[in-house]
Amino acid sequence: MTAKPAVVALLLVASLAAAAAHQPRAGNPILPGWYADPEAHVFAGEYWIHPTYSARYGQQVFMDAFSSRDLVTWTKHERIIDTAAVKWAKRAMWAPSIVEKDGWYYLFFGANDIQSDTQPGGIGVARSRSPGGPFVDHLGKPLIDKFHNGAQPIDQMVFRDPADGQWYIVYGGWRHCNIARLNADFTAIVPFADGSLYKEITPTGYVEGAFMLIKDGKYYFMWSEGGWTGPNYAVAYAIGDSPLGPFERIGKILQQDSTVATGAGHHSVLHSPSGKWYIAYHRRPLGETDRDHRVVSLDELRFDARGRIEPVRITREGVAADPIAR
Ligand code: FUB
Repeated sequence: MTAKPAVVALLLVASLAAAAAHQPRAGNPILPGWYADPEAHVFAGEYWIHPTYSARYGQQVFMDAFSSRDLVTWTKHERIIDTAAVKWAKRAMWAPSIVEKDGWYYLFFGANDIQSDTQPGGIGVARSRSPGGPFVDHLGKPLIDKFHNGAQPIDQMVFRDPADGQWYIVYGGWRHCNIARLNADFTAIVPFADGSLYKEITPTGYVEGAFMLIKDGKYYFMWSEGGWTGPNYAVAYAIGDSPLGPFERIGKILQQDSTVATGAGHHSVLHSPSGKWYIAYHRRPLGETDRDHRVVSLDELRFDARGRIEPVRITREGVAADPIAR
């Protein structure tokens, strides 16, 4: 006697669920220690996360990085960049953004938390032959060292527009966000066709933590809202037809969950070779109130049929193993 198709289907679903339950999961937080502002990538067949070392500003004088083949087991790469090797950077090294170009890895970072144009610091760029460093200062001075359109020069993210190959930097603290064009060797900001260097693209609610995802010809601009030291930090987004917007806020995609963690924000988006989408972000463990006690977590990011981002479910169990084939 043969089993009925409905029974076969049920058995199949049950065995798939059982297999999924036994799959190794990464668990959250995904990295050990206090870290924030993670940027996640796939470089040369490995997952990489570059975060801010989360401590008092005077102790933020280096950055570590982490690599993995499967999102479950991570290897720490210590002090991939250090203020000792960047003569103008003294403290508050923040929010790494890293891109690969022509065999070099370029790491953009904020340093010194400048409060006015008279203070030294801003957004710098360093480069290395490996995402694990060591990174060497590329310019000997900051790339952006002044406030433009009210934007503090921090929290940069660098991306290439596939439409025309142009490299852009989006950045900004103090509730203002700018976009600028980079030259081919990342040594300077170059003007737009109208001669301007910095265009403000600040959407409603923007505070800091700019991030651009380009998917299916659309520009998903995302940012952090609320205060990073408190529980209400969050990520919201807009969708535009060009890197310059206009960007109209659609809504929040990431925020605290009173049963899991608080202060979820300053994120990046990872597209794995398997086709899955993930969001890397930091959050504060329940009961923690120290502003620097932030941990890096990874959860799934989903899009609906219209291409809108679904609200993220932040989890303790984290994502399932997603090995990169060798
Ligand atoms: O980690 C330092 C600062 O905290 C970042 O630059 C902000 O965006 C916030 O996450």
